[in-house]
Amino acid sequence: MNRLMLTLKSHTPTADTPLANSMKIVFLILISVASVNAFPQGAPEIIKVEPPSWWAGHTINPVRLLVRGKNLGNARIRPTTRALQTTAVRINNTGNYLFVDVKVNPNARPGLHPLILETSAGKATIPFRIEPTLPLASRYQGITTDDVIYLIMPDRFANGDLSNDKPADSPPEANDRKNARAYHGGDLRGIINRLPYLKGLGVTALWLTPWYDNWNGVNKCDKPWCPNTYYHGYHAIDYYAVEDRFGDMATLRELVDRAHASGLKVIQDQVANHVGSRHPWVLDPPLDDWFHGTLAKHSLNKFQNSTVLSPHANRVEFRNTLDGWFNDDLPDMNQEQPEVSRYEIQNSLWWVGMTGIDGIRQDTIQYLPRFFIRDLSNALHRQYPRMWMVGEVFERDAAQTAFFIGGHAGWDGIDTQLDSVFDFALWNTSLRVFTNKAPVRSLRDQLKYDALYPNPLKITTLQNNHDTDRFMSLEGAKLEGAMMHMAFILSVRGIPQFYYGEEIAMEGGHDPDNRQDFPGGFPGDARSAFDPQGRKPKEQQMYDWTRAWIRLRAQLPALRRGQLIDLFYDNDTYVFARQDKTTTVIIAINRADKQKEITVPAGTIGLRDGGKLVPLSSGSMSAPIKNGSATLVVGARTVAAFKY
Ligand SMILES: [Ca+2]
Ligand SMILES: [Ca+2]
Ligand SMILES: [Ca+2]
Repeated sequence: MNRLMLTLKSHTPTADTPLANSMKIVFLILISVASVNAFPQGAPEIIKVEPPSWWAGHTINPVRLLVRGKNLGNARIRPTTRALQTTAVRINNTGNYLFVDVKVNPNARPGLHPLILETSAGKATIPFRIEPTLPLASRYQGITTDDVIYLIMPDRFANGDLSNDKPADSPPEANDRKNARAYHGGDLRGIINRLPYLKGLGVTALWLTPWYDNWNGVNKCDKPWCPNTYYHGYHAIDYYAVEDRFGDMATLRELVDRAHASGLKVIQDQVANHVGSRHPWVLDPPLDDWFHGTLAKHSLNKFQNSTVLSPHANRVEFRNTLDGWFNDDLPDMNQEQPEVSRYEIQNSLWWVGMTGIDGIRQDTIQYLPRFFIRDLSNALHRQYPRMWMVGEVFERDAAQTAFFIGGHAGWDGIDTQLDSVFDFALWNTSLRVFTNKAPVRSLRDQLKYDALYPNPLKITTLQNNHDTDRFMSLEGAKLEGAMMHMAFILSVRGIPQFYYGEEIAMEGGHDPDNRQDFPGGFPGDARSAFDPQGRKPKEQQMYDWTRAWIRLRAQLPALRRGQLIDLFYDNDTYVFARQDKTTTVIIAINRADKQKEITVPAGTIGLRDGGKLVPLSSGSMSAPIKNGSATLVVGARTVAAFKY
């Protein structure tokens, strides 16, 4: 008998005694026997195979398939070709799911390699493919400080394919550009069509919010955000399918290939922490502990986030932060169940292998167990040594974000190996400074906490994202402030990231107001901000400024990789150097309403008397260095760059 009961171990310590455990096993066996005897089993059926394909010569071998179907009890599985070996078949106690390890011969040829499943009641075919390995050139490149990341919400950027706007299973109210919580029709083809715009702007990497398939319907609930749709993509119903409204796998691959051909990298938004409540697992989980709780009975995350940082947190609060559902609509995956961890790690690598993407943004990463972040990071790096993952630790406390970046072990002994985290602390400080709520020196006062990071160059410095109000809708925001904020993000240490539309100073308050359509991306738009003639003067001013700072960064390695050294800071100004072996760039921020003369200690960073600091932007003068000092003249409410 090859049916093994799934008594898979969990890392979660429990209060179970050995006696209680053995009783539980007896109980499970009784249930299992009862269910098999009570219902005569029909012929087996296969509904879903995850992953549907894998590679020969992969660092994960065997790959473990999760097969969903019906009447899988007592199934035996055999390959149809010599390329595969199958072992370790395990079936869950409903007979609806089966796990099987598939070992891929290193010489296996790409193509169809189905498996045969057989029970006493019949046979079924498990479809399975071996994928050709994508050529390495321009793929899996990782992200570095040489990049500038541009965040796109595909539904709201550009509609390039009208045929996918109204899927057959969507009610009319789900597809409505006038409703901020409905689908607007943007898609992958729209992004492909706008690659020349993005290339012209100068960004080098595109982060797209999730492209997993989400439910096409309209969600109704008694919360203020209902009725709504999942246009943002964070409620996956299928971890192995592309959202049908955005396109298909062929279009996604075309997008990645064409982006790469224009020198743009692609970052996938992955969400290991939760799935959507419409996922088939929710009513019929593969294992009883697949999720933390059930739709009917689960805890809600109280977002006491510091409990995952503090070594003194009590267990109830700590577990609530990790196990609580983000909301009632987002079932929390249980990575402490090794089958869940394994499933998610394979899934993450499958997307990379299928598409050739260069990086991953991992959603709500602080609600994942740290051992899982480490195991996922290690698996990614083993297969794709340059692969890069940035984690969303949405915290304004640098101690919390630094705790999650890799390169150092925390008090728990775990080094997450995570490549990067977003710098929400510096983002928050910069917003406050450039809307006149905090002195400019606060930038320096925040940056001193870079001491907490193993390598501050690896931090991802966000200008804004899809969860935050747009700069121009903040209280006290003016265009000059938006320009200074953008220039600071593009010149300070780290990997800069900004949000679509910020380059034209779009407005938008709280979600979903901050997710308005990019003007010109949709049929019938009155004007197109993708084209200079379609931009308003303020939009053009912001666009030119953003593009100029991206160019400056591209031209000057010191601005991308150089050491950051504070030169001067007070309530109105902050001057810092970015310095490498050959070049010194000086960035001078003046928030005051009048021009300022700022004397900086040039000698302290090795700049010699007789030399001069040459302005890199118009409107400033050269500053000669005398007696170890230089006096920079910086205009009112602007940021100027100088080069030695
Ligand atoms: Ca469309
Ligand atoms: Ca869908
Ligand atoms: Ca969680």
